[in-house]
Amino acid sequence: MKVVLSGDHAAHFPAGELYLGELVRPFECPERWDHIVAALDAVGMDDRLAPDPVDLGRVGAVHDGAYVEFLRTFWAEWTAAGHTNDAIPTMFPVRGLRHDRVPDDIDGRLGYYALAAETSITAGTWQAAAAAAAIAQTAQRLLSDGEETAFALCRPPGHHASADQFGGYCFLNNAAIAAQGCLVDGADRVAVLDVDFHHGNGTQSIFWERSDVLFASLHGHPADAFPYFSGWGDETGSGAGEGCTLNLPMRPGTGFDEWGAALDLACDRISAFGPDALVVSLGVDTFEADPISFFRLATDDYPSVGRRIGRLGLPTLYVMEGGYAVAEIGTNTVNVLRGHLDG
Ligand code: SP5
Ligand code: ZN
Repeated sequence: MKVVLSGDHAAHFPAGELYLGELVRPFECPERWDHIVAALDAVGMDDRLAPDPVDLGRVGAVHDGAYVEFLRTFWAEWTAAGHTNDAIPTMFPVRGLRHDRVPDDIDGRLGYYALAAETSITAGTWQAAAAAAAIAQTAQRLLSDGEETAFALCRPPGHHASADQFGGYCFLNNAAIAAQGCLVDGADRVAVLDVDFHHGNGTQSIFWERSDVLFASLHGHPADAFPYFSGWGDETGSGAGEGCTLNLPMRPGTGFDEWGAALDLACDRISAFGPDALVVSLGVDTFEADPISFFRLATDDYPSVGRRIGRLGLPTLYVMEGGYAVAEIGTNTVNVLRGHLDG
């Protein structure tokens, strides 16, 4: 399996994450990437390549142009306004307020384009986010050119980012960019399987009305877990996309028996959809020792996850999402990939 990766990820590491009333060291930290690379090394997965430059035209197929421009120019505008600290959004267009006017003030625009306050923006955020999107695009082209599998080692992750909102540690939706790329490069239908602990609200919203993309997600129930305001089982898509979204929320303490049965259900639905390619939003924050999540998967469960996905027999692109038990993130991630390859 080819692995696409870039050292540019390290440019994104804000000073703090707003967490339970204080600023803490961000859970989404650069060492996550180091541990994944070390685990790939340990099993000899050394077929690696750097991404081609990001294709912003294709990013624009899933993201709002003004939003991408906001991300690209944010740090220059923020510092030009005299700010030296990382940026944290604090005011949002919530219920009862207007969504149809974008503020001029950079702090106002920060809130307009945010979905949560835990995701800070720092000097290198755009460099890293653009590189992650480029990684997804390069890995997608490998798949479209005939590779059976590829691993896009993206950081920052992407599945919470909608067409015009960042948050949940995500800025550009790497998996959605890849899925859309598959369609542009010849696929008739693509499935996105999101196994990150959190609901992929961004990916869901991007493809909500689309009949050519099936979005299936296993995640912590929104009654209990971030992002709280999407991911219920009755969200099934709308318009042409009615029935092309499948949400399987699960409650605190869910272990591999129940989670694996949900994975079987999602895989059955993917088979029935008949896609030409599969994009997996691969988060391993389902792990029992994850510091911000509440499922109970064990390291030894992850090979079966990859085996089950591999049995679909589809060209498959794994896109890295979350996972915050840093010491185990590499082994857990590579266990999925190896499970897929070993069948
Ligand atoms: C890509 C990804 O995994 N993003 C996750 C973003 C989660 N950010 C908010 C975390 C808030 C956790 N709250 C835990 C409360 C414990 N009682
Ligand atoms: Zn997650």
